[in-house]
Amino acid sequence: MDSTKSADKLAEQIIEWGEAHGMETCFERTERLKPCPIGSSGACCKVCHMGPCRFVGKNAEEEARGICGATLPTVAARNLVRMIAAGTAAHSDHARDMAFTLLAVANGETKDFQIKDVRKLYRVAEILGVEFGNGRAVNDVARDVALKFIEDFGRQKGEINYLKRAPKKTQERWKKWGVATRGIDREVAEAMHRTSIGVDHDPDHLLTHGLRTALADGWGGCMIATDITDILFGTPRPVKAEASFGIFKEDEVNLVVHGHEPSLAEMIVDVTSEPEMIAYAKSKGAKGINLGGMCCTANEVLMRHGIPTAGGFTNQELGIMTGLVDAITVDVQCIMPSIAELSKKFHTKVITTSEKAKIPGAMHVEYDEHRAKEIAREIVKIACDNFPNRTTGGSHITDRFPVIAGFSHEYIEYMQGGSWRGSFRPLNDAIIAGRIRGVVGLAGCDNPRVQSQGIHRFLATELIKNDVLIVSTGCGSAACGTAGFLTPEMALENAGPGLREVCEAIGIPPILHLGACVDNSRILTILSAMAEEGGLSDEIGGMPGVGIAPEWMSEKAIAIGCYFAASGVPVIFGGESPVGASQEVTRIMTEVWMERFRGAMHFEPDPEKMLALALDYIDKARAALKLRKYEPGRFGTERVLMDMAARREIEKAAKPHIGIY
Ligand code: NFS
Repeated sequence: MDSTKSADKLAEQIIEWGEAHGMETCFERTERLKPCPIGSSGACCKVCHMGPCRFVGKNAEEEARGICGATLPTVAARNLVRMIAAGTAAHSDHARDMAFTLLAVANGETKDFQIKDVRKLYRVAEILGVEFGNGRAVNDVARDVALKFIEDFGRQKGEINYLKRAPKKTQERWKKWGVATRGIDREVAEAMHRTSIGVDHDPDHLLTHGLRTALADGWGGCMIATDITDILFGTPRPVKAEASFGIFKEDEVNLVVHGHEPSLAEMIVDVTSEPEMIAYAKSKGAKGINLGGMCCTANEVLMRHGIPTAGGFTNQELGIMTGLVDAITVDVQCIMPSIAELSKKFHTKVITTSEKAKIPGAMHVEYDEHRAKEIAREIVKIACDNFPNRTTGGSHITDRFPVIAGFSHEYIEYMQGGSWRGSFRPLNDAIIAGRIRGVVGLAGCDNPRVQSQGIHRFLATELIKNDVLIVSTGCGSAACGTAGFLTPEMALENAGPGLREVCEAIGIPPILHLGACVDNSRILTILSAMAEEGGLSDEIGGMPGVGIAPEWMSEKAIAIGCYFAASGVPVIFGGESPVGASQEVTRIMTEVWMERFRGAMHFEPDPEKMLALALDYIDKARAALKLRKYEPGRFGTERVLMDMAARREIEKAAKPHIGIY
């Protein structure tokens, strides 16, 4: 990897422009602020005020103790459990808001939202045991579904509803090891209790509760958020869109939706096509309104409407530095507060919209689902009013890349056989035969601590070259999108011959964009469906699949990694380990979790080693399943570099099948 700050050339161009103009960004701050080596490896305890106790120097042994007597493994485990609790709280609070929006719709309290995907509602109702069909009103079904989900937050005993979506064997492991989630809020609260001064001191016991909390995230908060979003706004199917900074238009009002909760963004999508809004933009001298996305809100509206994305986490300040953003709305999670200060150097208005989150220096227009459209119009008008204030300052970029996104569980099933014969059989068969070596979930944040987006791009290219199908979410998808990787051409030019054959036959890219970070839940249900389909493992554990978050930075990523590990997936995270100070905690999270759940959580900063570890896991899983040994180049024809005409022919051939071009 070269020495640039971002592997995205266009991002790098803006970073350099910013440096030349004295702008401060996360990249510049990363150089100035070195991470604390004690805290970053989990060796600092600050759960009480006798400390903080730092396990450093002579006090860095496993047996060393803090003032209360807590050992290093206890401290490292507590720190990790608190990260899981915070990550779970974040996704799940988002899900809670979605559940209350669904309830408001069902109760007729808001006219602005409708249930767009009744089929998905019924699919969910069936899983939850809610009566549907036979003349039952859709809103009555939706109300019962919303209430069932809301119960999962406050449930004190028993299990959250969606645990039963996992394969039986996976569920049995959860019961056996005491990690079956009781209630979402209960597990988060208990995690905070157990990790406070003087409570749970056994690292394994602490980490077990960490997994129970993480499962509340994956099979609770994340899955609930995904499903309600599909019910209200439609289950994604492939769409064509664009990515990178060139999505901003010189002659139109550029409004960016950034953050995580999709409801307001959906309303903004709706109102930007209203003739009155367009006329309003024109009255301000613009040719129209151009909506773009950032981070996970971008993924939500990209998946469902093909709204272009300017990229992931580390692109947010750079987007503003194009000088072309008239307004940016932010709600919750992964929003750098620095954008408010940075925006003052341009004309950009930063608008906070959540009652939970404000930023000094930003304006606040509070979202309320009961007046959603009215608020969306107000925001669009703010952006339009600001268009005449645009100056020529900024690092204008015109390049952008095509993207195919929108691969939901339902669509992946459909693309393997159509409406009546949809299944996971072809995917399982391709893995069994060795055309596809295995599957990797490439997810998580992009991070200025490393060459931002560089490890995502390296792994994406190398994995598909090795016939590994990638499913991606969150900023991992953004990193691939802004690299131009999310297209069928990527398969033609870079995939191994077996994977290329599969991609060509179905007409898909070798990297399937599954959505926002909460949509990692789609990977859980896909894996469950693959287990049910037969021929591979009969539980999630043991599948030739790995999760990788090479540039993670958020607590949410830790919660996600842990719920995959508890579900049976080996997970590899980049960067230094947040529990690296304790060998015991590291051993529990790899060896012990592997024994109990067939999943593990590794931290590995070296990209080459990450790749080798992932392929090793996949090959070992293949061997354990007695599948044909993967042989590179066994399938497919010799790689022929194609010209545009030949590619168009293939695209044309793919058209009727996939029906998206
Ligand atoms: Ni995920 Fe989405 Fe991105 Fe990381 Fe943040 S936007 S929820 S946490 S930074 S992938």
